Amino acid sequence: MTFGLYVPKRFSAAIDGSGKDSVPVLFWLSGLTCDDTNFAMKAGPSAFAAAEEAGITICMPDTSPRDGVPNVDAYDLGIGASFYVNATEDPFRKNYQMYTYITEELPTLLETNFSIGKDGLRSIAGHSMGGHGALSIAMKDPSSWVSVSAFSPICNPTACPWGEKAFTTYLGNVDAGKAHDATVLLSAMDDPCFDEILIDQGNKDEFYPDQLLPENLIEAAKKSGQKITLNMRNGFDHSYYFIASFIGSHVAFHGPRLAKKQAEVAAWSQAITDFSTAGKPIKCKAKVARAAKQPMCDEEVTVDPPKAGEVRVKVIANALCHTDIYTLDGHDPEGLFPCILGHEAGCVVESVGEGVTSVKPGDHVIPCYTPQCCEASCIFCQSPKTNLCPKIRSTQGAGKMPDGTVRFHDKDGKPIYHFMGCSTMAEYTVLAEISCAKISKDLPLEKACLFGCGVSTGLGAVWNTCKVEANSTVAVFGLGAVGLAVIQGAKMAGASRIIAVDINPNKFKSACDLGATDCVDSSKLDVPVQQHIVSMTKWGVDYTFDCTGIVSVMRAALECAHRGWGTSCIIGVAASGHEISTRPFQLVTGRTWKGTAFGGFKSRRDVPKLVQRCIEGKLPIDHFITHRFDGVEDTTKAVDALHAGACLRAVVRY
Ligand code: NAD
Ligand code: AHE
Ligand code: ZN
Repeated sequence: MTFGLYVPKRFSAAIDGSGKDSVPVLFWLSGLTCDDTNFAMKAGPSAFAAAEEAGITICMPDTSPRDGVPNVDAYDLGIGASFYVNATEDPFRKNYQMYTYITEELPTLLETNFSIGKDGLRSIAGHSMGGHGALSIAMKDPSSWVSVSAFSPICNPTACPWGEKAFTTYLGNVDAGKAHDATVLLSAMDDPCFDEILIDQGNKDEFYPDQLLPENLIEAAKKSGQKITLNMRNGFDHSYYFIASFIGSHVAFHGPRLAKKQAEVAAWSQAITDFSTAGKPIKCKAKVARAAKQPMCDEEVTVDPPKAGEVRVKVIANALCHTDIYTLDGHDPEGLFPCILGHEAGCVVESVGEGVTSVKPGDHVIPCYTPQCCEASCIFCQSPKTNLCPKIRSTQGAGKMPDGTVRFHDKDGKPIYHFMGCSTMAEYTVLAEISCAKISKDLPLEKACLFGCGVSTGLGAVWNTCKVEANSTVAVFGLGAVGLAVIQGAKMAGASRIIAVDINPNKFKSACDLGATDCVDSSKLDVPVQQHIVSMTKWGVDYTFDCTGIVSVMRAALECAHRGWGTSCIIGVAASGHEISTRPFQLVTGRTWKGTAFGGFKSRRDVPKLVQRCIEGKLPIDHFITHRFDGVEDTTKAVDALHAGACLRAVVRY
């Protein structure tokens, strides 16, 4: 695939890939019959002048693959007409993966080679089919795009001839196109996803209204209150002359929004420069869970200084794990309220208590809910068999610091419980020194935070708890971040067959990208899933993993483990009162049932190594971050994203 890239003079030095500065970019998606050159040739002069002014780069991808694709004798299908979707139907399925190209491949390429678009500094715009692409791509994942605008966009493709033809051909039917239809996506939203959407439409456009239908989008916006500025331009048609006439105002629309984001990113810098807070209580923002099954509250809390053996940290990024929801929903027998949840974070040390030697102010640390005291007298830390250091487990389970008191108080001075020894849904938190894994500063904390729980747990369950050998067969139940990390770990361990099981088929693409060989939608089976997997494999698989927390799934996972030697590993956390059961015969006939906490990793020893492997490019994790939000108050959006089912990890930066 070829693409055009316009880089304003001021950035010519910055795009050397050194990665220090992030350069903002506007993706321009062209329309039917165009390629990666039309826009530059016909609207480039005014667009690029505006880009120099606004200080943004412009990326102009092609409109479809050109090689190895079926030649269709139609201007609105095939070459130059990809509709920016991932085709599921032959003969297009193999090459027409434009959605992934625009949302993953091209952004990664620009970030890694030119530091363009890093830190989410990306906006998107387009014309006609490209307008449809820009609107639908932005609405499918608003947290990955700063702003969106369009020229004569195809706003409701499932209701116009162009869209009907394309979706039928690429996706098998028009209905499947609803997932890529801006009007349909917008009509399902309760809240606006952007401060404003800008659209220009010529009233002399021969495709208006029948193919473009902007009024349908305006109508759909009423429900969520999404602001859309639709400029009807008198006398203008569907041409590049139209685009060239107004592209300046679109670049000027995106420029300030990207600049605002850039300022947020700069302000968010990972460094603490001011250590004058040491020894004093800090007032900061936090999400307080006041009661089970209740939305968390935005509150100002006081975080006391660290006592002996404790460390106070500034939380830079926190990712949401299913276990936070599990406790918030009242399923955790150890759940205590009011408390501050959160346990998968990247932090910077602000100050340390008496006697702390392993970390110092300014260090980057990952909070670990499975601490590691490393004391000679600790039979758990001294044993290679486990990572379950019990040193502070009882006070941790009681929502307290090791001395039995708390460091959080609300505005009325009332105590707030800690959670899992972490409580990272606050801008500052206090940890036991033995719960701090000191890591390299070379991995941005908004990525490193993932090693605080889900990803490490999945990888460790394969590498440490089960020690999966090469050529093993594996089945993974539940394809959230934990399940996908199991698949990634099994693939890296050389597993020959990896069966991915979920009730949400949208998870299958990521599973296959990471190495799954078979996908099973257990909600569509007419036999028990364990029976189905045994029928696929004759005697079952060597290793199975439950990553759902559902006891019936844990049973199914055990019962399709291989006769004679299969091992089933429980990772999921079950709700209080839920117990597992199976016929003892299942174990008598050679199966083993086991479980893992944090993947068996000894936290302070192993987390830094995982981070180092990631820095060296040997352990990619970017694919786990599906959502990004800014500000502790936006943790609510992360919870909504996880509930919506399309989220692996939502990272919230404070
Ligand atoms: P998640 O919610 O992102 O993923 C769960 C997945 O399970 C989803 O894809 C969902 O569609 C799928 N699922 C639901 N019901 C299913 C069923 N009946 N059959 C198959 N799939 C089904 O959660 P996550 O963050 O990946 O965490 C997974 C589990 O692991 C949770 O229970 C979490 O509490 C637990 N966890 C345990 C540890 C540990 O140390 N043991 C660490 C992290 C998470
Ligand atoms: N509080 C629950 C136990 C929850 C649980 O099993 N937690 C896991 C980590 S989940 C991370 O997302 C764990 O590490 N357990 C070991 C431990 O010591 O808690 C209950 O059932 O009481
Ligand atoms: Zn977790």
